[in-house]
Amino acid sequence: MSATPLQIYIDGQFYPESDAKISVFDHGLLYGDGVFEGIRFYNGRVFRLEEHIDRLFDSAKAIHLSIPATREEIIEMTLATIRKNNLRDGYVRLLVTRGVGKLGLSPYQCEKASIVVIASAISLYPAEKYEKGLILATCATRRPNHDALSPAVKSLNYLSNIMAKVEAIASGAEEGVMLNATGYVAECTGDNLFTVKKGILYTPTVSSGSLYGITRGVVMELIAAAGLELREVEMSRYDLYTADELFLTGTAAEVVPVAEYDKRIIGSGQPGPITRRLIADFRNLVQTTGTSIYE
Ligand code: PXG
Repeated sequence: MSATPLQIYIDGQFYPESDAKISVFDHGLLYGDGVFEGIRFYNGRVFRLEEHIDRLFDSAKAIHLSIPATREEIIEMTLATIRKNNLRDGYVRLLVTRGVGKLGLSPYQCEKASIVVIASAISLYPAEKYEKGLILATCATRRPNHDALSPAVKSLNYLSNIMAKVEAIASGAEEGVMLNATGYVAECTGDNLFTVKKGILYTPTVSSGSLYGITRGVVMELIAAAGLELREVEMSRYDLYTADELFLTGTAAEVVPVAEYDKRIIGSGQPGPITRRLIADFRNLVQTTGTSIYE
């Protein structure tokens, strides 16, 4: 808890964090039945807000969840929550749960979905990680296959990602690489990934089992703007081991270099020139674009 209690938005009202509560009969808790977004704001502007809201609605549609608000209303709730907490830089966790229902799986028992918005400061990877790079390890826990829950849905059920994170930490790594059922690389537990090989960038296709990462999309734009070539392909661990550069993208991590993967040193072991360039371009973009919070 922070020194000044945060004000949390729940279904039309603000509550101090100690009173911000959801029913034990909410299917978000009982079944992980709901969707969420993690959004950043920088320098008084929310980065790619509309893209996050679009993805939230897409996730909700995929799980047959009706969000009881329009896109514009959700945008206003998000901005109002940041304003209420007087923040200029930080992180928004926006969630829509299936709502209060009966014990029993059927979502049709839940009358109305609940909307929660939390805005807070964010704890980041230490600055030295952006200089030295992260250590990654492959996890045994696979990304769910498309014939189970679509891995593109940003749902409230993150257990496979959490199990993978536990494995990564247990093996002394900081992030874990998750494979899909066929053994190709999908993504990390909370980030997408890219490699550079002989000056060309590569990233796994979304159908390999990743999220449509918003930061992934932004980095694709930065790659195009820099006049570089990007290929979306199926990628194996071999492709990562032998890359000249490897980096991760995500709302929390931003663009972060990788120094080591499964005990293989990546490239020179130092962040490479293309990774450095994309980190700089990304930092410039987040500071200078986005939806104004206070004007
Ligand atoms: N893959 C997964 C599985 C994720 O959860 C990403 C990729 C990157 O997507 P974006 O749209 O952020 O570029 C994510 C995002 C958290 C947290 O609190 C997690 C994410 C984002 C922000 C915060 O752990 N995951």
